Amino acid sequence: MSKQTAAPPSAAKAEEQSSSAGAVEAPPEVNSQELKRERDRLKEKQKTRFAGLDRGLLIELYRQMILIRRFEEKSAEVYVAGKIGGFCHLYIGQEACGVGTISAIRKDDYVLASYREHGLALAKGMTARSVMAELFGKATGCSKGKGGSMHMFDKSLGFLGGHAIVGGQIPLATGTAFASKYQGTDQVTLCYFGEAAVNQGAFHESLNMAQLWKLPCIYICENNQYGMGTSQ
Ligand SMILES: Cc1ncc(C[n+]2csc(CCOP(=O)(O)OP(=O)(O)O)c2C)c(N)n1
Repeated sequence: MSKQTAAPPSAAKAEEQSSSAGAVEAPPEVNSQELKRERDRLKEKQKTRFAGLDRGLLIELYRQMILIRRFEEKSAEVYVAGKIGGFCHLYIGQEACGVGTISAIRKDDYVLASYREHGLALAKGMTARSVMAELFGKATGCSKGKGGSMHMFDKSLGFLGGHAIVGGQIPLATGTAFASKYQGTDQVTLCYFGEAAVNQGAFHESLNMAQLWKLPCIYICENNQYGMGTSQ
């Protein structure tokens, strides 16, 4: 049987297509009245959504998000000043995701994360002092200063890393969830990763096993839109 092959895309073809589309269109005019109405409508919607939530809880979640933002801004500042060795991946822009999800679990539940985990460690209850000391490589850091930015860890808080290998935490989180199910505890595991981790085979194997065995693991893909990663 003959095999049909599509012609590969070419620059000439793209050029032809774009010229046939005619001149570039002017951007649509902004209707400020319309925008204001839309903003007011969304604000009202938000108010109704928040109406059922406890004000104290909302303030606490906001406090945690601000703590993470300020912590990361300071981390960036001292990193640029050369006071932090190795890598330093910031959680800026992802605060709501970490704080919101972790606020829904218990203290004895587990969290496993990629190397972009400072904010998640703080949300799980680690003190800013122990996370910052870890960044500085001090013995008072949560991993005794031996792990640095990518290896925050605190067993007592159920924060099981901080993993430098892209996707490395995913099978570990699946295993933690398996252990909880096997031991009959009702703990849940939250597993955070960036979208590049979905290219790892272990991601597919883990999700497959988790679904087949109905493991108590929630896989959370976070999109780091700001490219907030720095390395020396
Ligand atoms: C197995 C493996 N391959 C490559 C790398 C190098 N590496 C470090 S960060 C990164 C990009 C990861 O992107 P993503 O998972 O989307 O997370 P983001 O940094 O965007 O939060 C890569 C490829 C690595 N750490 N591990």
